[in-house]
Amino acid sequence: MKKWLVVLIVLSLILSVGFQATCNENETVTVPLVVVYLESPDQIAALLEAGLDIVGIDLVNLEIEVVLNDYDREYLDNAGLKYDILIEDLTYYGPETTEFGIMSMGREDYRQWHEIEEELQTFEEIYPDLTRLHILGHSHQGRPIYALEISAAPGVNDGRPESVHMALYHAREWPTTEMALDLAWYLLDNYGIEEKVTNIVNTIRVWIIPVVNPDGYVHSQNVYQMWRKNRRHNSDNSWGVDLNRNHSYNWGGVGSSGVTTSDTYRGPSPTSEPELWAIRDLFLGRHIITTLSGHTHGRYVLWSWGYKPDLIPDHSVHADLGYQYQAFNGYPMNRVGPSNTTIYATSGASDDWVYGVFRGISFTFEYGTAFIPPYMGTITTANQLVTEQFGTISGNLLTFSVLPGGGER
Ligand code: 0X9
Ligand code: ZN
Repeated sequence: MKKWLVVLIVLSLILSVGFQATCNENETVTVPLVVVYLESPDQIAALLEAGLDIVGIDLVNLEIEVVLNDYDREYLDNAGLKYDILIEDLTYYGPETTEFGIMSMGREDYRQWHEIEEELQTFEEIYPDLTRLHILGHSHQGRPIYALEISAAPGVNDGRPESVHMALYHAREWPTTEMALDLAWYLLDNYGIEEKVTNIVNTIRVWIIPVVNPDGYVHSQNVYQMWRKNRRHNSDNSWGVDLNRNHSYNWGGVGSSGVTTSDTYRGPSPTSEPELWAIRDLFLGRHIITTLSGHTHGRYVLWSWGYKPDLIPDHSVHADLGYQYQAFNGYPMNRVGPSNTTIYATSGASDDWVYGVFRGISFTFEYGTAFIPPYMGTITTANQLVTEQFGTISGNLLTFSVLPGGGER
């Protein structure tokens, strides 16, 4: 081979590798939030069916807010629907100095996946008598679905009431993991110090699942920040199932999409996703009475039903707790209630499954006013997390209060 040809090939190889690396590292996909103008309320059902990435619905003004991914842009343009940009770019660009000097556990930025794994290992080292770290299953790409058990009697199945705190069903909802892990530290660090916490840990078995969707989290942190679903490689070569549409209870109904590229794609069958096998197996083997699933955003307190507008038989228990949480966090009064009528219809969400199958008290909290707000830390000494974007630890403790030993309401 001619020398110049070899040089050319080597050079082009170096350039292409360099180019790929630069592309991946510097990839910033800007995704806007838009307001879509509707003409009649009937259009909402069609848009939910189409699986648009809807964030909120304003029935009075007939407007919906949509995260404008490629799929949504194409759909709206084809349907001839008019929209305006509300936020040009939903990307989070790193930590900012906030008025809250003390960062969460001394942190200044969101936890990376490897940091979460490392941190989870430390719980048993620091609190061997109060914790067990479990691996409930694995994601599509083989990452563990961790559950941290917190109890004065860890590692046994003795029938005491149990409560589960789940986070990060949706890849881009980073604050939910912060809340879950800070809640774990809060319970442990204050055991034997604060009476309420001591009672909770003594009488209730708490399960903290900080990342239900680890593949999505890694993808959101490294490749495409506004990613929502998991990382199933769909049969048509598209990616992802919305884990909050894949639970089996009334799977496949309104508010979930059969279109694989949609952000609310429900998956090929009920509980098709390994991430949810992990959750299911925990619930099947245990005595779980209350559940909290953390999401961002909107400052909503939601419970069942999602799949139909009817009230659940245990509406009042949920409303009682829900309004206390709303008041505690200063959320708007009209953002508390059954999902279907308070935010929008959803089928296959975690709360409907927990309530429908197990009759567990089950909440979906939508923290804050952005998917990934500027990082704000905790003021742990005052038992207060920053309320505006991350919710509050004290507020989340309320979900234990319906259980014996769970504290004053
Ligand atoms: O669409 C969702 O899954 C939740 N909103 S988010 O922006 N975090 O994706 C809302 C779910 C509401 N429905 C139920 N809780 N059932
Ligand atoms: Zn969510």
